[in-house]
Formats: sequence, structure tokens, C-alpha cells
Amino acid sequence: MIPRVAAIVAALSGLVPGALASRTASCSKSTFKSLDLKGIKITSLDVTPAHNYSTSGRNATGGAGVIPDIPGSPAPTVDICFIAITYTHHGQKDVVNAYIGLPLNAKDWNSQFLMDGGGGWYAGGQPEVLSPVLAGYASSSTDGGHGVTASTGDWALTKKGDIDWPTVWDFSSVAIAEAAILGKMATKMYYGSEPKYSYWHGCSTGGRQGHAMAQQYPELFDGIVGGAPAVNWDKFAPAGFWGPLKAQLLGVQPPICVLEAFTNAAIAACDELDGVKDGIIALPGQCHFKASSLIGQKVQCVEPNGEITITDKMAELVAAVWDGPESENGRFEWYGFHYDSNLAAMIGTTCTSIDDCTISPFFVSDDWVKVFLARDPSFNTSTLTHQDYDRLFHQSVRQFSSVIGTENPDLSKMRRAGTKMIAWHGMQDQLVPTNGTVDYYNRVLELDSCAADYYRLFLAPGVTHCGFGPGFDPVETVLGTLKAWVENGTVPDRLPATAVAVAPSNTSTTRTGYLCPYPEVFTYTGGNPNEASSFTCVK
Ligand SMILES: *[C@@H]1O[C@H](CO)[C@@H](O)[C@H](O)[C@H]1NC(C)=O
Ligand SMILES: *[C@@H]1O[C@H](CO)[C@@H](O)[C@H](O)[C@H]1NC(C)=O
Ligand SMILES: *[C@@H]1O[C@H](CO)[C@@H](O)[C@H](O)[C@H]1NC(C)=O
Ligand SMILES: *[C@@H]1O[C@H](CO)[C@@H](O)[C@H](O)[C@H]1NC(C)=O
Ligand SMILES: *[C@@H]1O[C@H](CO)[C@@H](O)[C@H](O)[C@H]1NC(C)=O
Ligand SMILES: *[C@@H]1O[C@H](CO)[C@@H](O)[C@H](O)[C@H]1NC(C)=O
Ligand SMILES: [Ca+2]
Repeated sequence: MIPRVAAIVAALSGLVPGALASRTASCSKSTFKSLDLKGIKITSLDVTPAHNYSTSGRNATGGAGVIPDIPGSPAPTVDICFIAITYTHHGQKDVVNAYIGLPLNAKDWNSQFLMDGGGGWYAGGQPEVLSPVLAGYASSSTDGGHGVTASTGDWALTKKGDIDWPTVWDFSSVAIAEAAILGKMATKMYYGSEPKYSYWHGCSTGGRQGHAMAQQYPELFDGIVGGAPAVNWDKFAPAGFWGPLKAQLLGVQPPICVLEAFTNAAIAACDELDGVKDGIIALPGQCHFKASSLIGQKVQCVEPNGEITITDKMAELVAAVWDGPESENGRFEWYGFHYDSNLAAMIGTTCTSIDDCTISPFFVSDDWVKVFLARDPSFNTSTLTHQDYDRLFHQSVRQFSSVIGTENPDLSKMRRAGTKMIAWHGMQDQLVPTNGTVDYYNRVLELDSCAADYYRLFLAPGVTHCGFGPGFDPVETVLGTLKAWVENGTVPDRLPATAVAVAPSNTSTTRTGYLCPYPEVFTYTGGNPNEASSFTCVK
């Protein structure tokens, strides 16, 4: 909606269409003194105008980089109004920092609002507002109640060693929604009009945050991008410790060259089942590669140097990571990883020699088991039995699913709010199992068979966590596709993505493909694999 008066002002002052505000209030404390929310107590408010502010830090952390750096050239600068708010919740001892960034000059504001999400334990911070502001949006972010350098042991536990629930809630959803509300309020105070459209854009933790907004606060956003969403957190976080546990139970910690031998053999066996030899297993359901087929094979390693023979225990370990965790008596606990994903993310080792290696677990899962489940940052995980693991897994679901699971399939509030969401997930994701997102989407469809009217999931063959890999990567196109859906009603029946070209028929180093809305499957139909027209979506 274009507020009538603002539209007339814009027309009279000869501004380009869409630039609604003609002038701003001053970028000073007095403009924002009435910023406040029910339930919070603001302890400090800083407002700073900055000219020619370098955006070089904008993709240093979780920010998905709405505008990527051009390597070799200096980072562009922005004129920006920074607002930093520190607050606590009544009756709690939490400390939350919210960051707001507004294009300093009204002419630079595109009349929209965009938040960029975090990654890992990082909820966000001041750098996350820079990309959006550079692109013309008003923006905000939050530290989610803990500093970027704070260890989980410090922020997630009270001094007595209990879970610090208010801070965990801040990280999980509360502070995210508050940053959105404060950011949108500040936008109105500064430019005199509400943002015309508001968006969320994030991957991994940022994808989970987007889904948390969709489930709980959909009215705050018109559109949400949730890439490789770390939803089902209560399950995928302990599941990420399955590999290290299994290695310890089997007494085997193979060097990375052995893991690569398994991955390469699986790709060699299954790559062409989808019709194209491109290092991508696009149809994993057709791949029945057995890790045990490598037992006895010799692997030449460079770092550490030497030859190593693959054992049955190594094969059992790799099969376990591919299959995902199951309980001691064989019950499914969570999904594993696809054959063409990088095994080193879960069971990578550092070695002093070819037969003396130590696994470095995925840090989120390691923290999860020690701090959130055992509630002891120095907990010694090397004594865990399979039964202990099952117990911790169940504890995780019981205590955390409603807090940070972000897996409520009831999106009826979002449907009523008119919000649209696009999720996408790389099929070579090595950190968050792709099929957990498929599981969530299926549960949404079970509740509402028409959910595709407002929420679509695109699986991206050959793409690793949040981008990269040989494959069909939609990072650069997904926000634009979402915006076209929200603003123009262009329903995303396809999502453009780029992949590494296949020699020798290529004329460029990249190729384009159009990803399919799940449950449709991206399928090769014949012809030049570098042409998008050689693929289609099969229902
Ligand atoms: C910002 O940079 C522009 C272009 O380089 C320059 O004209 C302007 O004076 C600078 N403004 C400030 C406040 O430094
Ligand atoms: C930002 O992203 C670019 C690629 O878009 C990359 O070359 C650069 O290293 C990144 N900067 C940081 C600080 O991560
Ligand atoms: C994920 O689900 C698909 C479809 O059910 C299946 O073909 C594939 O093997 C699963 N992958 C993993 C790693 O569980
Ligand atoms: C953890 O426990 C194992 C087995 O009891 C022991 O060998 C190891 O030294 C312990 N590690 C630490 C850091 O205490
Ligand atoms: C909406 O459609 C118009 C006309 O085709 C186009 O110029 C504009 O970029 C589209 N907006 C978005 C967000 O895609
Ligand atoms: C074709 O693809 C190969 C492999 O991806 C690449 O090395 C080569 O540079 C590409 N050729 C052209 C002409 O871009
Ligand atoms: Ca292939």
C-alpha cells in the first residue's frame, strides 16, 4: 500500500516512483526516544550518523550477503543512521543488544525493510545491517542475548549450572522478533512511513530464525527466505554427535583421505544414475552404494603421508553417518547425510600420523551435548555409551523442541497473515541433514495440502551448506524470486540456480538450472547437460 499523502509528496518532489519518503527526521537520539516495547526495559540507546561508512565487515559472519564483495576492489561505503539498543526483559537478568541501520538519506531508502540472519550460535549483530542498507533497505539485527565471542557455556548456563532459559529463548526467537519490531518502528520514526514490504533473508541459523518468524510472528514479514534451515534443532543438534559417538564406540578415527575415498567411490558408483556425470548425485534414492564394498582397499594419503587399508570398522562408521543415528535397539532417531556430502564435517580428524588421528566434532553438536544436555562445559564425551546417547537424545527433544526446535508445522497464522516463504536446502549439505527439512515440509503439507500457496521448498542437488559445491546453487536468486512472489504475485514454480559446467560441451564455466518446488524432482531429460532445457520438474 502506498500511503496517499506520501505518494503525493513523492510525486510533487519528483522522486523516482517507490521512493516514498522525501526527507528524514534527524539521526539523533531525540527522534528515537519513544522506541519501546511491552515487557522490555531499555538500558541504553545510541544513535550515530555515519558518512561513507565502509561495508567491508558485512559478510564476515552469518549475513548471507545480499550484495557480495567484488574481490580485489574496495568495499563500497554507505551513509547510514546507526541505532544501538541495549535492553533486558522485566524480571529477567538477560541483556539483549539490538542493532538498527537506516539509509541516512531518504533518497537512498527503497521504502522496504530487510533483515539478514545469523549462523551457528551467532544470532546476528551490527554487520548484518550493512548489506541491506547498501542495497537500500532499512534493517535491524540482534545479538540474541549473547555476544559473538561468548562461549555457549557462558551464555546458556546460569552461574549455578542450570539452563539460562530467558537467554535461550532470546536466541531462539524472542529477540529476533523484537529486533524486527524495533527496526520497523525506527524506520517509521525516521522516514515518516512504514516500510512498504518487510523481508527476512537467512541461511542455517538464519534459516531457522526465518522459520521461527513464520511459525510465531508471521505478521512481521511479507516474505521470508529460509535457506538450509537449522529447524528440528532439538534433533539435528544431537544427531550431529552420532558420527563421533560411533567412532568412539568402534574405536576408529580414520584420516580424512579415507573419508574422501568413501565419498569418491559413492559418487563414482551413483553419479550417472541421474543421467549426467557431474559429481552430483541428484537422485539419491536410486543409489544403493555400500560402504562395506571398500573393505580391504588401500588408500594412498598425502596428509598425513602413507598408505592405509580400509577396515570393516571404518566402513561401519561411514555407513552410520550416511544412515543417521538410531537407538541401541535400532529405532530411527534422525536423518543422515547424502553420499556426495563432505563426511569430514561430522567425523573429520586431525592427525599426527596416518594411524594417530583425533575427531573434531561439529562444534554446534559438541556444545549441544556438553552444555545444553549434560550442562557441564567440560563434560567428557569419550565415556558416553550408546544408551547414554539415546537418553541425551530424548532429553533434547523433551526439553528443547518447543523452545528451539522450530518445527511446528502449523503455519495457519502465516497463511492468514498473507506472508510467503521460500525454503531451500542443498542436497550436499554436510551440517544440517537435507531430509530433516523435507520431513518438516511434509508435516506442513499433512496439515495443509495447499501450503504451496504460501510456502515452497526447493532442493538443490550438488549444493553444500548454504551454497557452494558443484551445484545448482540458488543463493543469488532466491531473494529476488521471493520478492517477485510477494510484490508481483509471480508464483515461484521454478528457482533459478547455477552449477559448474560439464565439459566438453560447455561454452561457459557455469550452467543454469531451474530447481523444482518439492515434491517435484529436478530431472535430466536428455540433451546437452549445460542447457537448462535439458532438465525438467517431474511430479
Ligand atoms: C563521502 O565521500 C564522497 C565521495 O567520495 C565525498 O564527496 C564526501 O565529501 C564524503 N563525505 C564525508 C562526510 O566524508
Ligand atoms: C565476503 O565475500 C566475498 C565473496 O563474495 C569473499 O571473497 C570475501 O572473502 C568475504 N569476506 C569476508 C570477510 O568473509
Ligand atoms: C532422503 O529422502 C529421499 C526420499 O525419501 C531418499 O531417497 C534419500 O535416500 C534420503 N537421504 C538420506 C540421506 O536419508
Ligand atoms: C576422558 O575420559 C577418558 C576415558 O575415561 C580419558 O582417557 C580421558 O583422559 C578423559 N579426558 C579428559 C579431558 O579428561
Ligand atoms: C514486478 O514486475 C515489474 C514489471 O515486470 C518489474 O519491473 C519488477 O522488477 C517486479 N518486481 C519484483 C520484486 O520482481
Ligand atoms: C567448461 O567446464 C570445465 C569444467 O567445469 C571448465 O574447466 C572449463 O573452463 C569450461 N570451459 C569454458 C569454455 O568455459
Ligand atoms: Ca550426476
